Amino acid sequence: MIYEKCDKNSLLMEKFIKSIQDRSLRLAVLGSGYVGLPTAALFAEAGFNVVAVDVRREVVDAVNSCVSPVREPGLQELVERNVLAGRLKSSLNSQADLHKADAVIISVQTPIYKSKKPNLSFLKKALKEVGRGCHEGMLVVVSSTIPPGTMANLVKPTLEALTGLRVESDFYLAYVPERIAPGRALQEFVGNPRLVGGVGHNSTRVASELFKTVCKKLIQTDAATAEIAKLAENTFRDVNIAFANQLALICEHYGVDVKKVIELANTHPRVTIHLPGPGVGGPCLPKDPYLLISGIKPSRRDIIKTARRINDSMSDHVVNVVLLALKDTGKDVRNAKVTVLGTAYKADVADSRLSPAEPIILKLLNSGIKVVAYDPYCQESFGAERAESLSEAVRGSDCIIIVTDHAELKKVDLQLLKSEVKENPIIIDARRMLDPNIVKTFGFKYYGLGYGFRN
Ligand code: SAJ
Repeated sequence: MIYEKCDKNSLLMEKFIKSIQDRSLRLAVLGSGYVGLPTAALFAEAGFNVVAVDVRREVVDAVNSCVSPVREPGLQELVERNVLAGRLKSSLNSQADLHKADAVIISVQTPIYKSKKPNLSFLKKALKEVGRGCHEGMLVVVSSTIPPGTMANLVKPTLEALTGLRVESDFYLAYVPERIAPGRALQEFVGNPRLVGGVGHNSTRVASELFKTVCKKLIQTDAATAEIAKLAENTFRDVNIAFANQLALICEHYGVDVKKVIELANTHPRVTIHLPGPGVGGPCLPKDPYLLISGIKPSRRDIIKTARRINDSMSDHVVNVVLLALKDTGKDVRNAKVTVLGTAYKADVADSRLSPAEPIILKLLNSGIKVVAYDPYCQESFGAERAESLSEAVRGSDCIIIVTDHAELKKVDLQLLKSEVKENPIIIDARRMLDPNIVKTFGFKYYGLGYGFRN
């Protein structure tokens, strides 16, 4: 009897692996956002029949008419090619498509509530849908970022209860976290090592077979370890940036240039300090540290939460510098016009999710200042007036703040800027993009984050 069961299990697994190798496996990707759509398109490119499921009609319609609703280098071409080839289609929450699939990758958002606690409602909804379509021999992969223990305490029991099937013997379940950064999503999906954490050996093996058709390097582990490793990566980055930000404030106090300090410290072979800035934005770093600590009893000795608070407070610091700079140059705050350059959350992307520009603009508006925002890639202006060009943005401005380190802003024509701004203009360089000495020769008063005002 036991032998019979083993035989059945290994036959099921061999059949599944064969369907990956001969590309007959049908894949469904749940969620067509910044990660889900590149995932669906890359598996289609690898030769699979892929259905990208999403609840947003405009997203489904766009994909089916060969248009990528996500702006990401190379993605438009990939979507178009695979839709035209009949390997990729999009479907509106289709239960039938999930039923027909042999493997499902769940790639839905896992945000946090205002209380900073994880909001797993999108994942729970996805699990219900997948559970209804889950059948014997199916592979279910979660690629959304999740709090520690979610696979064991939520995903596995939910799917087993809904299906009456047992993970490992009847179907396979793995956590394969995404590690791609917007702006480099396609190349990082293929090139970055991918963690494959099955809830058991069979699941790890089956998920590895699938992902190795697209990803160059896989690292096998278990689901619980992969969950924490994923969160540790982004939390490490957030804590490191918080350190750089505190260092910037220390340097301002001593009138020393933090850029030089970091450059020198990083010549030590075991030191890599990140860059200070006006805050940490984007869909991941501001939230993942909270996912990591969400199941732990709150403690006052918490480096992770402290780092989050430091990074969140940088927007206050930038606004305080604006107010100080306006006062220093004898400008009246109520009549001042301030230009915010960059509303994207980081360099060279058209993505303004949780951008530090938002709290900076809101606080300036609350102080009664007229704010104009310009971003070469993003339409978002967070309530400020939006300018269509750089020269329009700085026209009649008293103070220019560089919030996003877009390459385009690094090459800014200071002569042109000077010809458009008001008298006694100010530049606040929150990304340390410009050379202070050159900026000053054009007649601007320069304030740099971590540069010090006495320089
Ligand atoms: N930032 C700094 N200083 C730095 C680096 C970044 O202030 O030295 C700021 C950026 O300007 C931005 C924020 O941090 O506002 C986040 O930027 P990021 O470069 O960390 O990139 P993300 O959020 O686009 O992507 C991160 C990546 N994680 C790591 O590099 C460890 C990516 O690989 C993950 O896949 C992604 O999170 C994710 O989806 O989890």
